[in-house]
Amino acid sequence: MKSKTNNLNYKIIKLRSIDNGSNGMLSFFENNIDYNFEIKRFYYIYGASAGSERGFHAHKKLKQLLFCPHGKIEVTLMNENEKTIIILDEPNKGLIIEPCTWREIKWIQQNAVLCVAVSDFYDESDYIRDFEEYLEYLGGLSNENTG
Ligand code: T46
Repeated sequence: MKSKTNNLNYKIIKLRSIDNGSNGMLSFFENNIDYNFEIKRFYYIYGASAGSERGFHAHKKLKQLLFCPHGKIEVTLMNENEKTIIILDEPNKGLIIEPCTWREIKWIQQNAVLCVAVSDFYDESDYIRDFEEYLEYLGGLSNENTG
């Protein structure tokens, strides 16, 4: 597993893959080996037009593994002082997003598919969907850590 870490709380991983020649590739991942959480939910987004944008939120506690098995998707990650853009365009490229990271997702290619494996059940109270509120939330966390 190759990985890259950054001050923003994310990691790009190369998903383990088996090459079966002309019969195709098989990629896989396993709890607590390829990422440091247990998957409780899996969802996927498809049928989006090129230029569609989703996300625009952060999670308080949820950990996520994203990958794009078909097409091309741009993921922008941000916190209070950093921003980075990650392109998901290979079926074996995984993006782990840790909690408290703002994300915006843009469909570069029509009908690209975004798959997401996550650490918990759906809970709207885990979402922060307003950027100002997100910055306030981060401020509260750093006060907790310094106080
Ligand atoms: C994320 C990005 C990458 C459910 O009822 N159950 C679910 O498991 C999910 C993920 C969503 N929903 C409902 C909540 C909304 O009424 O489906 C609707 C669309 O969800 P949302 O607007 O949050 O979709 P995205 O694409 O902006 O965000 C989703 C995930 O919600 C989010 O966790 O990180 O994909």
